[in-house]
Amino acid sequence: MSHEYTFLDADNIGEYLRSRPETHDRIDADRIASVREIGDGNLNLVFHVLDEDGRGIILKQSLPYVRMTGAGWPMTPERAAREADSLQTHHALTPELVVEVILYDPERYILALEDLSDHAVWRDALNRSERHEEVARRVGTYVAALAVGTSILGQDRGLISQRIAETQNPELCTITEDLVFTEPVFDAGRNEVLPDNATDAAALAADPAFAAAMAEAKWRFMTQAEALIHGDLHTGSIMVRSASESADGAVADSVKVFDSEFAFYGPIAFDLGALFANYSFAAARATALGEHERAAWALGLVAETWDGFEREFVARSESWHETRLFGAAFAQRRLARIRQEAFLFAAAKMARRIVGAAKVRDIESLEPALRAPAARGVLVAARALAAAWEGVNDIAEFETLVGAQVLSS
Ligand code: SR1
Ligand code: MG
Repeated sequence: MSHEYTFLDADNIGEYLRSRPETHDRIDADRIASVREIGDGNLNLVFHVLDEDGRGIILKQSLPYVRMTGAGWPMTPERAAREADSLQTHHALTPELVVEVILYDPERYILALEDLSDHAVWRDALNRSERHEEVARRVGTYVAALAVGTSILGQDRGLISQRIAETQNPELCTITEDLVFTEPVFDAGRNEVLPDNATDAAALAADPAFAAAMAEAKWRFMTQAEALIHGDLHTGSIMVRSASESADGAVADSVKVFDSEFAFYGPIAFDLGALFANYSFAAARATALGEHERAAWALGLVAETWDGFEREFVARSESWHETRLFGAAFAQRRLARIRQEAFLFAAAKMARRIVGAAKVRDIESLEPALRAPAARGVLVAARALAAAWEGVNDIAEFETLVGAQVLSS
């Protein structure tokens, strides 16, 4: 496969938009007022383009390598196709919660997306100590919509087989398998921690219970083709907008999930575990900053997401495609299993963001004197959770176990 294609830049974006009629009712390509590169993720180029009437569009282009490290880590740009497909599939199921795709260009691996510049990335908002209420619940609703709508519960057998084939995403899955499950145990030379966290990171890697849990998690990730999951559902993959200026305690009037290039048919609990882990980062950060009430609020988002997920899963189960055998009791058993697996995946996600190559600003942007204890709280919680996940029976027990580490200063 050739990777010779022209990268977008401020000088060629006008010409590109002029050549794409799908964008012409969104932006006037002859009157471009500004082009800003806003990508802050690990992988892609992202531009916010505005015309002279103030109408905007987002252009996102996959590079043939990992942006975080440069050309030394090649990565298929076909991930843009996976993102376009999954965003469109998810948008059809729950349009109010997923960014709209305006076009996908398979020759240059470009997505044009609706302009969400009046929204904030939820991680950034959390890091500014803002509280946007009801986001966590609605994200739980989103996960349930995918869990039912793209699974055997929402589609017939033939279509599921076809979709599993069409949505294979081996390169991106390999990144997850390496960075999330393997490397916290076996460093491939990419791990790094503060000197004050080195003892805890070494103890984690040497703990047979942690290694056994990561093996279990990786196996489930690689074998359980349950639904077309997002695959990287952290708080940086969610945009929020609240009507109130301060946004302190304001109910979000818009929540949009984006950035699903890691999508594939995988375990539903993986998306939930990612969210639970990210709430623990927000809680650890708030604790480090002495914002104890906010820390408890952040960890409480776990219960809110689960509640949103459970309600929507049950509501959608009323119209399950296969109703003869898959009844209410089956739905309850599925929920119990998904919840427990979410705890396992949360442990993996917590550990990887502290010891691994791709870290989170919630912790990294703290000054070192605060960062080390915050990182330690997450790391020790991850290890305790990995040892106990099969015996953690409900969300309250999860919050108690993780809170014992991330809520104590
Ligand atoms: C090389 S990509 C590193 C990480 O960034 C993404 O957000 C995924 O979480 C991936 O593991
Ligand atoms: Mg991303």
